[in-house]
Amino acid sequence: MVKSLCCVSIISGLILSVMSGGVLVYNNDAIAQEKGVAYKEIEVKDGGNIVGTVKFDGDVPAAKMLKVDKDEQTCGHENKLSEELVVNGESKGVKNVVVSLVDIASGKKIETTTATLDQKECLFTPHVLAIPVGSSVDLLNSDNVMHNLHSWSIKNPAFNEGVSGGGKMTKKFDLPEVAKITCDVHKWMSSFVVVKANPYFAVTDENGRFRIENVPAGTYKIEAWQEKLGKKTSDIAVKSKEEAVVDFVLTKK
Ligand SMILES: [Cu+2]
Repeated sequence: MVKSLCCVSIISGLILSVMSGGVLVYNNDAIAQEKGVAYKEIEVKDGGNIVGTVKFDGDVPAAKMLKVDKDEQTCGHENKLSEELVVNGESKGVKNVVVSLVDIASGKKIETTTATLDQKECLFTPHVLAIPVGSSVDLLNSDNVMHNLHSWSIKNPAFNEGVSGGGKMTKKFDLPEVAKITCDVHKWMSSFVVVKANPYFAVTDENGRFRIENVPAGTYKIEAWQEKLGKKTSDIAVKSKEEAVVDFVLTKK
């Protein structure tokens, strides 16, 4: 009985979808947005720039240490500094925050790229890598020990493969998401590949600074994401040929 009810509901759902053009269009839009193709590329003339900083509010936390307990001849005999939250003691700038426009429907061309994520001295470099949809990542092993590449992707195809010393594999990311990448051989190793649906994003430097260029004039939502501090959103008005400033302050959750 339960089974037949379930089938009836699936079939009626299908009929409804076919009957209702609106439902189908909505579905297509949802798929398009998920694939990052809802973004329309246009020629941007006289766009503006967005600049700013991401700062930490509160006492600068002591950097966490990562316990190195394997392959010490390559990975080193000392524990390593964690990059999960890097705050500059003087400027209070937060490094490796991904700042991006989240609701921009059209703008400059998405320049797809082949970025590099290296495993070197048993750490991922860079710790946070941001790329636009359709880009690839060369995942390298610059060490002389076996590493593993474990992607915790939900939208892009997940992978979990060993990579021997000096080895490389290339993976493409077609859907926007934040994908954590770990090495299961060395439990302390982790990084993030952040895949964005449009080209308007940047990763903050060691002083928490960022710059996003050639944005069409308009009002947008801008978001800052940090792996331990979470997300913060702000509104930003961009004027033609001008520089709009937005500063984020993140606090410990
Ligand atoms: Cu490893």
